[in-house]
Amino acid sequence: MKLYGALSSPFVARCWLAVTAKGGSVDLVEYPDGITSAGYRALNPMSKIPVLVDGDVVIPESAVICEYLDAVLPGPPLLPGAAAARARVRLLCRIADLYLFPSAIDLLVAPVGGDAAVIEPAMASTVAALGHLEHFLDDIGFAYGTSITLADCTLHGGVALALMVLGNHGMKNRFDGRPKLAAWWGAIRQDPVLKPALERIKEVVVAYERQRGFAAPGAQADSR
Ligand SMILES: N[C@@H](CCC(=O)N[C@@H](CS)C(=O)NCC(=O)O)C(=O)O
Repeated sequence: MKLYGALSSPFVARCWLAVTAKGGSVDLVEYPDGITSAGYRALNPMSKIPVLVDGDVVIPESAVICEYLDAVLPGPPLLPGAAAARARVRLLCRIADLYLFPSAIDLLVAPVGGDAAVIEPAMASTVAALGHLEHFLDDIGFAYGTSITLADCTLHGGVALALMVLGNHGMKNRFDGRPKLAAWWGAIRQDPVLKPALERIKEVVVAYERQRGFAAPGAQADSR
């Protein structure tokens, strides 16, 4: 299986974490001609990373890729079997996809000290999305239940991005009033299964931030 993309993308990292949690492997590569090329567009007309290619099967969109990986790879299930539990995991992923990622990405592309009419609503939406996660997170180390699920794989990149961009735009105490989120963030980064992959992701993200000229690469998303 080939996963096109780079770990600097939280959407690619999400898939990489799912593969790691399954104990599987994929070939993670950048598309040789770039994601705007005709060849890549034939795989994914949305022209975004990641794309998974498994023989004749071509799948864009990280949420869909993760569910496919969970279904085809051996290893522990990343979606619970019981309907209510499954719904909760999918809900956490959906909050990240619909609310957290879009507003955090708005903040990522907004220059620090730039247009308040753009930054203030994006800050408010990102903070609100963290609040939604706080409401639905479990408080026992994983996002839901007693083992890694797709929610942990999804939320890691979303929360890391949110912490970083909120910090860049001057927000301190990003965990105030969010004890479950703080506990999850502390615990998931120490998970023995995910830790080596998270360290690799961090190296790539820090290199990316350095290249983009961030003042303290890696520091914002790490700090509590
Ligand atoms: N909803 C998509 C989002 C993917 C996405 O936005 N990827 C970014 C990288 S983080 C991308 O490919 N951006 C290139 C572009 O927009 O031109 C998913 O979950 O896979």
